[in-house]
Amino acid sequence: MTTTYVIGHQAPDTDAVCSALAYAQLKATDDASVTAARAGPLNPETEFVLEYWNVEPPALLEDATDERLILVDHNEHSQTVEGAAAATIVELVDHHRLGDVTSSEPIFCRIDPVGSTATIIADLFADRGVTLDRQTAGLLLSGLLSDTVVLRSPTTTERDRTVAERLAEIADVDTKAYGKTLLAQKSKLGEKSPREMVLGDFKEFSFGESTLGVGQIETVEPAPVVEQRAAILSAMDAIVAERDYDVLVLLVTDLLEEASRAFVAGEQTDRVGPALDATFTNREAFLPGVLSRKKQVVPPLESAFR
Ligand SMILES: [Mn+2]
Repeated sequence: MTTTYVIGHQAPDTDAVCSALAYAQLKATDDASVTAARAGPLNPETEFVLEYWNVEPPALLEDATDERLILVDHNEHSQTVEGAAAATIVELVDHHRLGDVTSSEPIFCRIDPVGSTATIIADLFADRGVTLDRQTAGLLLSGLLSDTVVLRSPTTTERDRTVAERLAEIADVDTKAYGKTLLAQKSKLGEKSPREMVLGDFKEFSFGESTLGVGQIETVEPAPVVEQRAAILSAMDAIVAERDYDVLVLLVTDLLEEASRAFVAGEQTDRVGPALDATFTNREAFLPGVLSRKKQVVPPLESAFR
């Protein structure tokens, strides 16, 4: 039997990993060949979540060449697992902009503009009449709360709130208290080097002729990050040189203040300020009210660079 891997994006976050685990479980109810996978190392928040819910992490898929894939939480090739261009995409469940992934045959494809992929997958369980167990509800709630910054991100919809309530009830947790714990985990930078901080939650985009990298550090305590500003900027310069990016933007998002600082690197950084309606001084700008890379940063960058 050929294995089908349910897999999220590179630099996987909690939504990508938990959505893959939950959707693999839903699919496996009638197709035993489906299993969850991940495209990279787990971040500390996701490690905490898997330990909390006592779930084994999905296996690391290093090369997807000739494999069958169900993509969750992404749909553009710049973010897929290595080898995905030579894989067969058999399904897609996501909440990002429509990207460039294509299929050779008609496939089940579900993209909804909601706060997390976990939200959509929780609804797919309901649609298909499959009961969520406590663990899986806990995983999906974690993905939902992580992506929506505990329902505070501007990406949050009414549907996210309704689904979160339902999941919290099944998982038997208090959303506020559990959300607070998650935010603290998200903020844990531990022994991370500046380079690891930049690449920990990182996405690559191709807009027109330009290739951009946009990283985000979400934290309740930005001071330790900002104090390492010089080292972070030189790590960004090194990444730009290695990967030939036109621009690299790093968002340092203060989850409590609901604002971000943006750092820039690359040859075309002068296009970033006007795009984000911000003034950069010494490669840094303050972005009040900006929490969401997907909704508040990527679309204006795309318009500016396309
Ligand atoms: Mn997501």
